[in-house]
Amino acid sequence: TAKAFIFDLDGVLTDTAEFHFIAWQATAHQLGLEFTREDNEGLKGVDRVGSLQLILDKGQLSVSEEKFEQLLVEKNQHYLELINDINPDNLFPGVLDCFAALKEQGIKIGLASASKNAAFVVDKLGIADLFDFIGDAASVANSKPAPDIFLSVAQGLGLSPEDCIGVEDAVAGVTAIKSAGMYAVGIGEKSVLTQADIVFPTTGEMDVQQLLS
Ligand code: G16
Ligand code: MG
Repeated sequence: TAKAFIFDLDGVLTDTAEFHFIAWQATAHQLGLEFTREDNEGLKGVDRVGSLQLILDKGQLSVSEEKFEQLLVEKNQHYLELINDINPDNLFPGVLDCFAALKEQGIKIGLASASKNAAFVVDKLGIADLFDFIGDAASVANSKPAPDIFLSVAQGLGLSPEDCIGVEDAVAGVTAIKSAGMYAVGIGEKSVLTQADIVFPTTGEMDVQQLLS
């Protein structure tokens, strides 16, 4: 049976996607581009540089390297302002119960987020101390769908990938988990997360006992 659960952050433990949406929309509008909620769906799990590139590609726009960097910095400043007020109420329902159930059974808990702001966010959510290891998106070479972040967290936990269960809401994230050689739990729709070994509609509905048996 598994020795650790490794969680994605946005879309699994909390909904930071809404704040990314507001900030990326402001960036797009500044460039004279449209940016819809549907466009935002395509950025879930994609890292910061990749997200801006997708927005520019869709608008068939290219900017200088300096401008690209400046847009990234501005977007992040805006995002940080937006998430400044998040608190434990922003945790998805059932997350604390799930963590408690895992701890009770001696299962380790890791975080594998693509966000460079992940440590700040889990601190705001009041759950930082519950993790045995928090991955650092800035220190891995390749972002999701590459397995790097999940492998680095397994290593940080002192476990081999086969002993870990990954939990993800994004297609790129599920691919990352499977490429890492882990069992993949999808959060969302079965028809979308086709590579997942099992899918639950929400994190709160995830059946920990079933997954551990
Ligand atoms: C999250 C979001 C992505 C976001 C990425 C990078 O990933 O899903 O939309 O682009 O983080 O965020 P930042 O700009 O804060 O570094 P995850 O892996 O937590 O779902
Ligand atoms: Mg996610």
